[in-house]
Amino acid sequence: MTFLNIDSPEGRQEALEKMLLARAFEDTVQDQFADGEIPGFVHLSQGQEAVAVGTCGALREGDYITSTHRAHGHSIAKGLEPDRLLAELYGKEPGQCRGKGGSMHVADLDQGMLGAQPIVGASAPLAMGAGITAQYGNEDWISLAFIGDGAVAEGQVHESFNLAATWGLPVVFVIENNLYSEGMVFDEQHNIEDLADMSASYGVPGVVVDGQDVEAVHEAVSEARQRALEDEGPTIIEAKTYRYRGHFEGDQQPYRSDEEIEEWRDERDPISNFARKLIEAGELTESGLEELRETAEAKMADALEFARKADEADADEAYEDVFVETVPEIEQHRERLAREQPHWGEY
Ligand SMILES: Cc1ncc(C[n+]2csc(CCOP(=O)(O)OP(=O)(O)O)c2C)c(N)n1
Ligand SMILES: [Mg+2]
Repeated sequence: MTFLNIDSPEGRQEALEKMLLARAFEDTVQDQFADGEIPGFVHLSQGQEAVAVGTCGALREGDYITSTHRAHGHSIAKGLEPDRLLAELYGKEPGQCRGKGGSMHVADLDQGMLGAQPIVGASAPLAMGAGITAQYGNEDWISLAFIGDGAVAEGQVHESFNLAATWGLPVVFVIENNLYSEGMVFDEQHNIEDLADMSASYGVPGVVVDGQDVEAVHEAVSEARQRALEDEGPTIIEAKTYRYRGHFEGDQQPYRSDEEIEEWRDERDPISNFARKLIEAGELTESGLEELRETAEAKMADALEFARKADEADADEAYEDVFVETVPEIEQHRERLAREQPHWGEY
């Protein structure tokens, strides 16, 4: 369950707790990757927590998300547990995907997380396809794609916008504009200021939101979700945000200055600013905040112990869970098409 009633003090506190956990998770990954404990490649999203938590906190049980290569915050916000998520990054058997996926392939169908996507832009058609399922089955859930600003330059993202708009699918697209696509600066890649303006090409609403403000993101996604459920089709939301770490761990970042990073950290941090707001509103105390930080850190200490102690994924089982034989619904659909549209098989 990921829904957060952000209009209540409890919901706001939960939002803060989730953001702190997402931050603590990635700080841990950063440290353990630097120590050589985590194999492969990791992309961190410290600084972007309000987008993840505001978005997933506006979704209800049964809703699906699709994610990108920068998926840890989205996963935590959607309800995945940090211990199994971290074990997945360690390539361990009790990991989220039995240690076979790693950071960029995490999925958890029980939590409505359809998967991180290392192919830039692939989160869009996957969510669009889920939207077809929802519409076809007259379901009462929606799907939501997280998309990077760089991904918006990919053809498949536009095909997804177009089809979702034309067919009125119950999909929400959240563009996380963190100003960079690998080492490419936003205005070297796009000729417009607001990517949400692209929505005009598809005849759907485009919304720009401050991605450092968890309440603003929650509100924008809640409205878009409602539209989607009321058969009004997709919304394209652009959340303006910033990543503190490099594109990947180890990135030397010649494309931006330390001062720029510090400025965002000091002035626009989504966690510090939200905590300060809650303190000023009398909903939280300084010591209460410290306790929440300690709780998040303690959860991560447990998760780290779990991941370290867990068994390695078994190489002999590498090909298990990779392909499905068939999905009954697809077989039924094929049979129905063959009956109702006999010419189908000719193509
Ligand atoms: C189709 C495809 N092209 C290129 C890459 C290499 N690549 C990985 S991440 C990335 C940048 C993505 O930028 P953005 O969408 O803004 O996401 P961010 O990294 O900022 O979260 C690129 C070009 C890829 N993985 N897939
Ligand atoms: Mg980006």
